[in-house]
Amino acid sequence: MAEKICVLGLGYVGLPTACMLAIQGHTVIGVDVKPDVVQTISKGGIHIEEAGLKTMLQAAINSRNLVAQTDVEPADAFIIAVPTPLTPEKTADISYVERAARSIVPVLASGNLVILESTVPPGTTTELLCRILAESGLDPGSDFLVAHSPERVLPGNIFSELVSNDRVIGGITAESAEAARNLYKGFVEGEILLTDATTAEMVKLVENTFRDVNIALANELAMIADKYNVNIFEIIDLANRHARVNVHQPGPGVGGHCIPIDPWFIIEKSQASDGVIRRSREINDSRPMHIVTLVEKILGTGEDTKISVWGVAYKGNVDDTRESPAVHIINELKRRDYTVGIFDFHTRDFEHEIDSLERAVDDADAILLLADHKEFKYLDPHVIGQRMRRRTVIDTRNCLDSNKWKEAGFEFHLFQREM
Ligand code: SAJ
Repeated sequence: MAEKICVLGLGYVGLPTACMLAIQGHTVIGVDVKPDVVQTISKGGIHIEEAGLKTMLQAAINSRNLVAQTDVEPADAFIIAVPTPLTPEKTADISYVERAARSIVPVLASGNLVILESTVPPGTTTELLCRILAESGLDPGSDFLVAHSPERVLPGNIFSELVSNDRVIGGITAESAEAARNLYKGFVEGEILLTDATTAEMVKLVENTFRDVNIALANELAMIADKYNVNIFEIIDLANRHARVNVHQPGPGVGGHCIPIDPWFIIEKSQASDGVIRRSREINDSRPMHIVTLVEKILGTGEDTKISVWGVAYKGNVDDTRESPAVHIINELKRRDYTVGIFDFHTRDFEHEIDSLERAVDDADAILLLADHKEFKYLDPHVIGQRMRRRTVIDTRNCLDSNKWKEAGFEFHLFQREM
């Protein structure tokens, strides 16, 4: 049955979800506090890069089922998909969730469903969200329904994952979970798994914590492999041939808005200061400095040395630079007096100027590859080499074909190891 749904927060998760619901035939009010975002979306434009998003948005707007605005209005259901950043004290900043919840209070009506999709520390739905919504005078769980349904989509692949991923829904009551299932089942082809709200919150955090701890293992193994002068990527590839082994990839650090953040949410209220989750965070956070040390070892100190940084997004094939290790690496390289040219195939919006590829490599002493955008693989090392002063590549992602670059006269490093 078509319903009226207010989606609060039109970012990487809220906007694709709003489009999906509109295309399904629901009347969707997309709400964002930023007037410029609302304006762009209303004209069918997008403010973030995501495969297929523009087409989906235009389809949603053409269906006349989606409007974007800055104010919340009465609806049957509300979906909160706002950011939950990390504070400097490494705790969850839930002020956006609070603000979104408060904006629902004046329009909340009996029988409504409120779904929180934002990633939050365990207990947030039943404690904070319900407490704020109860300011309406209505009783959560009996007068209206509340559920947590964590988003689990992979940036760069959001539309296919919105549909195909299994979805965990935690209700504050069984009826709340059921109501949320009815809403999502219009487009979710994966299995919908019902549980309670706090379990659902923790499931989401566990998924990303697993990944962070596994990447920390890969990063620690990379340091060990460097000591033995063996190729860690080959080692992991061979180890992963074992049916029950799945070691992740080492890299320049862990970025994005989830993996470096969620482990902090899960340990926020626990006392374990020496636990594996915290230690993994520390290992992954130390990677950018490790890469800078490596650069210095390979190229010598900063003065008169130009480094061409390739890829500033937090991972390959996206434009997103949130928590990107490239930010720390570039800042530190500049602090150490290196000249830094920056090029990225996807990112336009960055705190340092992004050069053209030519400008970024002109007279450079080395290429430092930080994000494995697929386009890098197709560049011709001969053409690039001609513009450079010294032919060195430091590939932190195992992205480039070392033989091709070596044939073009490049000294090629996978982390410290010279190939
Ligand atoms: N990274 C490595 N080595 C790896 C894998 C990743 O260094 O083996 C780095 C990446 O380069 C990147 C960071 O980790 O800097 C995170 O990238 P990612 O692709 O692992 O994760 P996200 O943040 O793009 O998306 C994750 C996904 N979670 C899981 O795969 C468990 C996604 O499904 C979640 O929806 C998303 O977090 C989220 O919103 O929580």
